[in-house]
Amino acid sequence: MDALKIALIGCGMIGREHIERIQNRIKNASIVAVCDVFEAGAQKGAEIAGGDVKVYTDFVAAINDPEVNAVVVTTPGAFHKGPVLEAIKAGKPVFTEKPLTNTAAECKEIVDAEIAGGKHLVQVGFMRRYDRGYNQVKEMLDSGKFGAPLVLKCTHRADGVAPDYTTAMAVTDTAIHEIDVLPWLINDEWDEVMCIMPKTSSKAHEGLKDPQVMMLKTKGGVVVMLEVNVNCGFGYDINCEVVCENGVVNLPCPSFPTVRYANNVSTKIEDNWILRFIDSYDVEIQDWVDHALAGTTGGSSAWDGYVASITADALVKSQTTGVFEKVVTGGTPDFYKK
Ligand code: ISE
Repeated sequence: MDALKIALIGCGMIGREHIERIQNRIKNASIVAVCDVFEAGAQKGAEIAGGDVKVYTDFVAAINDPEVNAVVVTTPGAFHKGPVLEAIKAGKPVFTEKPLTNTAAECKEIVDAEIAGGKHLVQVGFMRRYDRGYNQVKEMLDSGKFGAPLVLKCTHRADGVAPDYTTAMAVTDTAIHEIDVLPWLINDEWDEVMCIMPKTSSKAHEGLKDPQVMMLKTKGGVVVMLEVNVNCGFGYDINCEVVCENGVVNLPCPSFPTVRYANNVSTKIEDNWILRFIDSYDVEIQDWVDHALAGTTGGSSAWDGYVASITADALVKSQTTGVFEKVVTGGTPDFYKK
């Protein structure tokens, strides 16, 4: 195989982003089929893709199209399992957006199917592992110069959320990024996690608890404090301060000019996550293509996706119990050991 011929399943917002990205910026890959349960959605996807892309409303047919040799899944998380399992069954490499699925039980089915097939086919779209800033921080920490990381202070703030965003989604949709990227950043594993509910913002819609404060402890004893605050109203604001034995390393902010004007010094904050991580998505998808062509996977594996979901389940449980909940993975299977 010298180029990926991709069926993209799910033509919503992130699906359309990836169609545009793959057709215009990614080497050795093109979209040959698009699929969405809503035909109008699939047609829109085909329009963005251009050319004579095939249009499907049934993901089984799209994935098994003989011209297709790879799959991208961009449906909502609750609908990832079906197409990912179908791609594994067809023996085709599959990139699925995060989370791998919404529950650990469903992730386990995917992990079991991939192990049974004996081939690494699944990559999960945790794009922060490809972000320049996180990689710069990781390189500094890995150099050993700053000593061991001890405490991480993180914020995950968003301008606002849709009315169907739930209290659990603060974990499963939002904090899931920190859940995946932070153990990778500091070479550690989660041990126990807890969620505390501060006073709810008057800007949160009916029934939503926001902000939330999450405390996550690693097996190595590092403590992470994470503020998830999705109605902050001032932009998309991701911060990560790593307090080490000999120094403190901060994740760089997106670079905008600092402006002096009208008795103020100010710097813009990014509007949303698509813009904040746009470069990371490009690097991530190209890396998936390169790995798939070489018969391997990069980034987060199905196992990483499973572990993230186990951790998320524990945090969601803690949203009601209010105490630390253990993260029990049962240990990495040999198949996923690097
Ligand atoms: C999205 O995937 C993100 O990347 C954002 O960081 C997060 O705030 C949002 O909830 C997710 O859907």
